[in-house]
Amino acid sequence: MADAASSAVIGRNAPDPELLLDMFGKMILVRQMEERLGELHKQGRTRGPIHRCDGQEAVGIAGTAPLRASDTVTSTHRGHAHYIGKGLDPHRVVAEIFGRVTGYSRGKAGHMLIADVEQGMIGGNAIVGAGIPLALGQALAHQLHGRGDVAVTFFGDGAAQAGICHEAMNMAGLWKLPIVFICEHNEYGLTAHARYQSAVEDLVIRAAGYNMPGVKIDGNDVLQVYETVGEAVERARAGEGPTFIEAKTYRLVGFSTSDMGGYQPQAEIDAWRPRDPILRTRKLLLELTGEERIRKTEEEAITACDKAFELALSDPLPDASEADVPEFVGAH
Ligand SMILES: Cc1ncc(C[n+]2csc(CCOP(=O)(O)OP(=O)(O)O)c2C)c(N)n1
Repeated sequence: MADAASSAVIGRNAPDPELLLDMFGKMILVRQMEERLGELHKQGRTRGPIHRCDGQEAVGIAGTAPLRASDTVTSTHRGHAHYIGKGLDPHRVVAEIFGRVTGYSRGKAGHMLIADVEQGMIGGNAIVGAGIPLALGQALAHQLHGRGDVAVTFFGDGAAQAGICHEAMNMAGLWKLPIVFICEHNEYGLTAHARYQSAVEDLVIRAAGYNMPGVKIDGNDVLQVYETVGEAVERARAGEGPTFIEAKTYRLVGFSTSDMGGYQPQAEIDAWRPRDPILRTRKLLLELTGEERIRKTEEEAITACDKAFELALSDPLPDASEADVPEFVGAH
């Protein structure tokens, strides 16, 4: 349990050690899942390349932790941490990736398009930036329903350069919509560094132009992500409108498992490696809960991952007769 020293570390809106352990376990689960997907892609067993989020797990996991199921999330092509954070079942996520009937869309969507309406996961998206206006529409619906639900949209620094991002932020500011814009600034859009894509280094300054608060955070600090998103969600629930959060982070691996690499300088990768959010959360937990609880959480996450793959890979593929039957994502 938290002692006096740890409550100094943990501030308002911050998770208690149990929640921190939970987020730690989920980050490990995502890392494990993606490592295995990477291996299976090498063996030609996945349907296309996999976009891994190694090093970015804190944004997805802690950025969804303050949400309830009725809050909605739109994701990107790099969405595994958002799916797991939003409460999706790892078995059904893996099953979807391998095209099994037990997947969230009976195996017809694949890893970039996973959705589950019941958990408020509106979906990943292969079209860069396209999740942003979807979340805007959700936010308008939430405002009209008046139940205090909030829309959250995750997008990359590349997507932040798309016109639709600016249009959505303007409308959100204008109508004070309950939406949180979370930019995962991982420094690259495909192989191009952000300096070739943006006139400004810190995208957060744009928030002022849309009359919303903008907060720049260390996206590899699980507590900072949790607290900042928690506060933005509270603002949105209270009818105070949108927030733009720029989470500075870094992807430690290539754009996808098909990436030939070579464009991320080794010195840059080496500088970010010690800032890996899993290592940092582990260090923090060591003070709060001790090694034994950490080990148990790590083992549980690995077992959950083993189980997800074991079940998913022995699940059946859809029957050929279903080939031309449309499946609405997350509709069952
Ligand atoms: C509209 C559109 N344009 C281009 C692409 C090709 N594309 C896929 S991902 C990507 C880069 C995205 O960068 P960012 O938004 O920073 O996300 P990250 O991959 O860094 O997570 C591009 C250009 C696409 N899928 N959709």
